[in-house]
Amino acid sequence: MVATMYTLLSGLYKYVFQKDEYCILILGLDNAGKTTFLEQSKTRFSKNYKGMSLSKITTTVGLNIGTVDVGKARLMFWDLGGQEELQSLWDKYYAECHGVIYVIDSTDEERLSESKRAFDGHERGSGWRPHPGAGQQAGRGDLPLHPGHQDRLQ
Ligand SMILES: Nc1nc2c(ncn2[C@@H]2O[C@H](COP(=O)(O)OP(=O)(O)OP(=O)(O)O)[C@@H](O)[C@H]2O)c(=O)[nH]1
Ligand SMILES: [Mg+2]
Repeated sequence: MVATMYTLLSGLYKYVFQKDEYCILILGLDNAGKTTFLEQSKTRFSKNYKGMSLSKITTTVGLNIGTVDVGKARLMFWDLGGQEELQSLWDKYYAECHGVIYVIDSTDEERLSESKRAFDGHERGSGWRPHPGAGQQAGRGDLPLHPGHQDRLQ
């Protein structure tokens, strides 16, 4: 009887308080805006988070982890460095994640094809297939898009 009560109560506790955890990988070239996107998401969704000044963000060497609670879900963002020599690490994290956000600098016409190559290379290396948890984030939405750019972002 006591054991049954315990099981019921701990089940209820978990149902009410425990969150479903999801790991989301943030990928994209260096300077695309991944860490800025993560900081802005944390500021927007975490009531008590006093965002760091965006101008203080420097290039990521390794990994930034940020946690954001949205409703009953806890999203753990893994923001990886985008420099070429760090891109080989992307695939190692891929197997562990539930979703991927690929960030593109929508104003950097010159690096758009480089970004696509990095994305395609990752796609080949990891057996990655776009699925409902995959999203692309066109960064710098605050700046005007290069003319004729929209099609190439598809
Ligand atoms: N205007 C504008 N600037 C941005 C935006 N996102 C990022 N930046 C600027 O772009 C630069 C690079 O941003 P990061 O967030 O460090 O880029 P990253 O993708 O994390 O780069 P790595 O860590 O090197 O892979 C910074 O100077 C940011 O302030 C945006 O949406 N609008
Ligand atoms: Mg970064």
